Amino acid sequence: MLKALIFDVDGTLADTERQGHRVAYNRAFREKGLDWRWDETLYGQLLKISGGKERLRYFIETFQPTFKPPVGGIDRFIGELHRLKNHYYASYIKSGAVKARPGVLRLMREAHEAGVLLAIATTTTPENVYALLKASFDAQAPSWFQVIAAGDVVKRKKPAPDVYHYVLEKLELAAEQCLAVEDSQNGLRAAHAAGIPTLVTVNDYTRQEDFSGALAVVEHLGESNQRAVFLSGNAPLNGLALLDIASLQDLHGHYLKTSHHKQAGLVELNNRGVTHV
Ligand code: XBP
Ligand code: MG
Repeated sequence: MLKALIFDVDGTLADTERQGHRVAYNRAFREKGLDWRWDETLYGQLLKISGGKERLRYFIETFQPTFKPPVGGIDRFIGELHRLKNHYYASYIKSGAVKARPGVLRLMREAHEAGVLLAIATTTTPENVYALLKASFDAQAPSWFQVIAAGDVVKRKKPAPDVYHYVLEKLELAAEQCLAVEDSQNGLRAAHAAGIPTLVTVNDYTRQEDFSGALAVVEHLGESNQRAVFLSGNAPLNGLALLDIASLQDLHGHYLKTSHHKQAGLVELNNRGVTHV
């Protein structure tokens, strides 16, 4: 039975990359006197590296190999640049300019009412998650989540499964009791490596990626006035106008029936304490 929904953040809850993180990076570069500029195409390539600090390091090593960091060294420089980026990103998010993607808030509310737990598993810095949830969802939204696992809470970022393992441990649930919602191949790989069945909602940066093995791939979750568009999917979804908690329970039940994993030894949920990371 489906016990928890685990949401990714960037690209899944909202389109935060193109006009959010990317623009904030460019402002940070300008303020630091760097002539670097990440256009939309380059940023799409850089998104293959998850995590902002990791992405900056990759960019410097690949595109600016002769760059000499200031006194203090490259780690400190990346840390400062990343903090500055997040400062600009937070003011953009707090302005309320970023809208939640279709169906996400609806599904969170339905899950809450149905007693399905909610969690977050993201590579993004925790402050960014809280700012987005409060500004684009609901001032109380952070309290809806049993676990918010973000950024450096684990050492290895997606596509490593670590953040999902962390969430499962905090939820005291087995992977097959959960459903992950992701927007990228890195995210799907992370969830799958932790054994969690996954629904993918694509965006313009991720549409072309390989989502083999996902339970379904949709444009978005759908709203009453905006039909969900299914790009690939399993039988229980045929003909649906939107993905609600009942249809996700069906989809998950279908997965349990058709997959060959063992259900013996599932960890029973015995602690609903709120854990914010
Ligand atoms: C996508 C990412 C993040 C963000 C920026 O995260 O790779 O790095 O682009 O966040 P998600 P930070 O797992 O939510 O899809 O700069 O705070 O790292
Ligand atoms: Mg994402």
